[in-house]
Amino acid sequence: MKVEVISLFPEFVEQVVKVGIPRKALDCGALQFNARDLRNYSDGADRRVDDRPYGGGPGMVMEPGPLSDAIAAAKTAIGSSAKVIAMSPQGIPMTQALMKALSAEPGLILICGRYEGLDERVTPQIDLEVSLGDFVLSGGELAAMVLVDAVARLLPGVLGHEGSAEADSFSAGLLDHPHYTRPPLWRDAPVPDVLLSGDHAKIARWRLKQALGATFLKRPDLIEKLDLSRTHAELLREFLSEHSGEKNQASK
Ligand code: 9D3
Repeated sequence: MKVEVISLFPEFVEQVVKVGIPRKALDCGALQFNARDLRNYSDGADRRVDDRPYGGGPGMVMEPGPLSDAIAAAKTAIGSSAKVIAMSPQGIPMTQALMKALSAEPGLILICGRYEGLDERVTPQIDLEVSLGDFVLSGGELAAMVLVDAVARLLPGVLGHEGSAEADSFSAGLLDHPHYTRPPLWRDAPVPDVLLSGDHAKIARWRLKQALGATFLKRPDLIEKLDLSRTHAELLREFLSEHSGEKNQASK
């Protein structure tokens, strides 16, 4: 996949592909990445790309000219079929389903806003608006970096078998189960016996039960969306009878 990010802070956005899985995606050729400096498309010698809002009010608006030229240049670089995505507080919230859909695209052009927002007249050039969630950021860069991180790890060949477990419909839509490593006894806290038993069917059942329980306690909204199978509902009941008195996060 080819990704272009258009930003006033390209050296900041580049950090996302310097470490971890996004870097590995670059190194193995699954990801091609470029951060494009919007200031290079300013019409003036002053390199300004913003101006005062018509109608008055606080803040500045991103001019349509430089943005439009930067999008055109990005399309020339990675192909005109690339999807143009504006990072925006008005966008649809990011979800794993969206990341999965975007990871199947041949190219993405991510636009990072600063100031109050983009001139409305560039919207015909935008395919999708995406948000990180209902809170206020100072610009779109961190949202674009989050998107690149989440998409890079879904690209074919980037993750080994550690990634395929996620596709497992068995645990889809649930929070993770608890994890333990050595030592088997640490500050009076033992590792649950079942994990040392070597009985892999029993371990899988325990992990699913813990995942269902954790999801019920910490994210009841996710459980409501799920429509649990009989086995899953039974495992959750079992978890709750073993953990009576524990409160969910919301009622703490
Ligand atoms: C006063 C109205 N504000 C809108 C909520 C103005 C405003 C705040 C923050 C306009 C732009 C911004 C900058 N934010 C982003 O560019 C942004 C963002 C965000 O603020 N929250 C969640 N996701 C995103 S993606 C891009």
